[in-house]
Amino acid sequence: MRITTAGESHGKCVTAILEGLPSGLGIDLSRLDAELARRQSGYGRGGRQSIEHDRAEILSGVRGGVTLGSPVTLAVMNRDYENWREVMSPEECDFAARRVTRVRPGHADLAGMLKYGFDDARNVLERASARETAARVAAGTVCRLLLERLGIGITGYVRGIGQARDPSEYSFSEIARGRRPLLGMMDAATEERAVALIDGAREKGDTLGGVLELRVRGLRPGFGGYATYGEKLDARLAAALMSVQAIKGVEIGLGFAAAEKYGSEAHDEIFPGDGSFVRRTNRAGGIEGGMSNGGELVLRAAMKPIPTLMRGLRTVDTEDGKAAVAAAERSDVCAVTACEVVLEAALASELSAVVLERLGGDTMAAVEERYGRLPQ
Ligand code: EPS
Repeated sequence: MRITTAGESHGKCVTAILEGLPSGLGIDLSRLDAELARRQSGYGRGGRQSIEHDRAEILSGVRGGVTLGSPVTLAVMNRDYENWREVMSPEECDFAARRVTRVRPGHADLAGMLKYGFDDARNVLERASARETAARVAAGTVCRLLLERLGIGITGYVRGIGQARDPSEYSFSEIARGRRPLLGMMDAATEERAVALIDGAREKGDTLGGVLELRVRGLRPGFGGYATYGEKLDARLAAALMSVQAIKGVEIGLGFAAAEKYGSEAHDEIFPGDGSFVRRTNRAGGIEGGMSNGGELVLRAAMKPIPTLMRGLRTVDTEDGKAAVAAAERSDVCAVTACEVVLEAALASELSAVVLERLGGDTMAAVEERYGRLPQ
């Protein structure tokens, strides 16, 4: 299965095409819309989210709510396009309007201009924008529906925003039940500190990043592979998370903390169970030797603060080569909550690809039957 997205932030829409989905998967659009709404949520979002009310539209590959096995096209329309038609129209448009040359440090602006030979960062930022993640959330939610049919569930929460960090550990069910709606955090006191930090950052025209944790429950052993590096599950999932805008770090299980431990503290000893194998710890985060080991997957990602700062960082105007203050029209102060939703979707997408590669299957019934025969 392959997924690609397309679309500009202020163009007509963002879209996703999913190729290689089996037939017979029921698509509940309300689930897609619920995830899209969650992506728009979170304290600290910018003005754009009050313009958009994201809804997924299915353009192909589904009949009567069920996949046909043909490519599924999803679209999320950009309401803001109406305000940008003259600047963004694929037909005639005004290239002189809304030019961006005071490139933002940390954004794709400058490297993208150099790469494609542009004299206007608008051509870069429209695609590099995290608006693209609306399409990824729609596609990832379709994949989540597929995984759910196999009994595989995904959840996650915001562990920290700036210096406000939650050191506690939570179970999958605690996260799924207890995530707080304002910021997607688990702990009220940490949330309160995070809100104060976001308010402070907004006042200063600054932005904040954070740390998110993701969990996968119900994935049977043996997905991924140890034989060649390209099939390693940890490598593939890390790449999927890293492919999301603003992600600068990914760790699995103990992650960086494992480097400070002795081997006796870093691994999960195996005990005999009732006809099975039991681990009392999950320091590996559910992946050993590049394969799922049947335990819960535990992944963490670090999101950098968004590079559009209202106060503007020092930069250079590409028009005249002189020192300048970076461009800013509007910005999210903090989008970590939205990012958590996007990462769940990215994880669902990559895991679905991994599962379908191993199990094949033209129909959902075949995929389910094959999954059901795997050791637990
Ligand atoms: C976003 C839409 C964008 C930004 C943000 C994410 O809308 P606009 O550019 O119209 O304000 O709010 O994108 C960025 C942070 C970025 O750097 O491009 C969205 O829908 O998620």
